[in-house]
Amino acid sequence: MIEDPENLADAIANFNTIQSERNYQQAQATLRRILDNLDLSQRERSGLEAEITELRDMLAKLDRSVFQVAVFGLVGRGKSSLLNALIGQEVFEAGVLHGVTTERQQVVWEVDNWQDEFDLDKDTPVALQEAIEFIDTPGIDEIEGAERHIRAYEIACQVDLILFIIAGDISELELQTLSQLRKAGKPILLVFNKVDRYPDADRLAIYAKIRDERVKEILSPDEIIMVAAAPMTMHAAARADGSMGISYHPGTPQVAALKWRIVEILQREGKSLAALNAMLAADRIQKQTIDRKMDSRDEAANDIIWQFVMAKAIAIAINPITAADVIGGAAIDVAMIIRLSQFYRIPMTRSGALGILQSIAIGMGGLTVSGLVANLGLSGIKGLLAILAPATGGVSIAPYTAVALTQASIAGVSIYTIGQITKTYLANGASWGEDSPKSVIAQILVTIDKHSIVDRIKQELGVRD
Ligand SMILES: Nc1nc2c(ncn2[C@@H]2O[C@H](COP(=O)(O)OP(=O)(O)O)[C@@H](O)[C@H]2O)c(=O)[nH]1
Ligand SMILES: [Mg+2]
Repeated sequence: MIEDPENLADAIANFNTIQSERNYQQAQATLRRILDNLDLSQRERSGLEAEITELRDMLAKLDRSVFQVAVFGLVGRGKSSLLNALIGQEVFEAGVLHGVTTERQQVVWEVDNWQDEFDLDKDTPVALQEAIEFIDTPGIDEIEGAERHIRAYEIACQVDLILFIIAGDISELELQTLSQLRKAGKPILLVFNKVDRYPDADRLAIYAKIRDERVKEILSPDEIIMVAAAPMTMHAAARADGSMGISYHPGTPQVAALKWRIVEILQREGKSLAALNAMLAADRIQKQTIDRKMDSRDEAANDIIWQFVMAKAIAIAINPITAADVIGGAAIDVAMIIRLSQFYRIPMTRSGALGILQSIAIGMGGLTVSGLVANLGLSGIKGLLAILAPATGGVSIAPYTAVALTQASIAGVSIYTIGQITKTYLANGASWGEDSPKSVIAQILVTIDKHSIVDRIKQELGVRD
């Protein structure tokens, strides 16, 4: 029974803390499990290194219990200055020169006593015991072309809070970047810096314009904050000659509102957010691993197909008449289908492979079933492959006649096509899917580039044009 409303609020607050703590631990456990169970071959691993590292970093981050805040914006908007102002020390290099910050840099915000620093209640929940890490980045406009959005997005995906710094009305490039960053699904604060440079009326007019027109679709009003990270104050001063002039001096940074907002977000959702971020990243990376597995399976299947393309091309190139008429036919095609079916772990018998070949023949609208079968020299498969082995091992078989090359090319393209169709069928779990074999085959046929296949066959045969 809960009667005291204050206790109820406490209970709820406590429950939330416990809940986010649980999410956090769950995220840690999940990440660890994914990393431990990454079942990738060398081939699959290559090209995924960056993602695996990201996952490890993410877990390390959860283990360290750190809340990351990254600043983005065009060069010279005061990103580095702002972080210095928040930390209260000149940790990041800032300056008037274009592009002082050239690399991503990170620094932990050391706060000895959160309660004192933020005037908090002694019993403020544990979330504030976390470390805050600030990440400074180079200006968006300093990175070339398409790279700039990709790089910013990658960092945004890893951090917990994004500060986007502007110093006046927001430009088209800034808007584009901002909506790109929004896709990372992280909380964003739009920080209007250098407000000391505008008279009150101008500053408020710019603020209203940004809020009501520019970012209306992307941000809510309470996500826009005005600061002055490194304000300059004007002083009237007497010159040596006695005349009066104006000199500028660094003033006191005005960043308290932003500091509060950061701490508020951290306090409210720090742990849950970190857990959520980790889960989002894990999910994304797991999808990529699956894609990569499929890709590398596909690559390996293509290698198999090519072995058979060359086997057939060589058989025909050596002796077009015998190979084409007697042992060529569909023997190698059948052997390829059987080999592919083993690779996809849906092993097929010779008659199963023949069935596929028949479907393909019909689907291609060409051969009749009986015509196809009549051409098969099934008994020749073993002997044929034995004959071909030394040839594929690099034995010189040139020169070929023009007729031989043409026939080899035709046969090569045809077996390659059959290989691609079979691969699609097998990768789909030995099924033509929703569509008819005919439409699947038609779709594959348009992707086949005959010229590049013939070029590659010639190249591998050592033929010069
Ligand atoms: N007047 C004024 N100048 C600022 C303010 N914040 C930064 N600056 C100046 O803007 C210039 C660029 O700052 P910096 O932090 O290097 O920008 P970054 O490239 O975004 O990291 C420096 O000369 C800063 O002193 C501010 O609030 N007011
Ligand atoms: Mg900088």
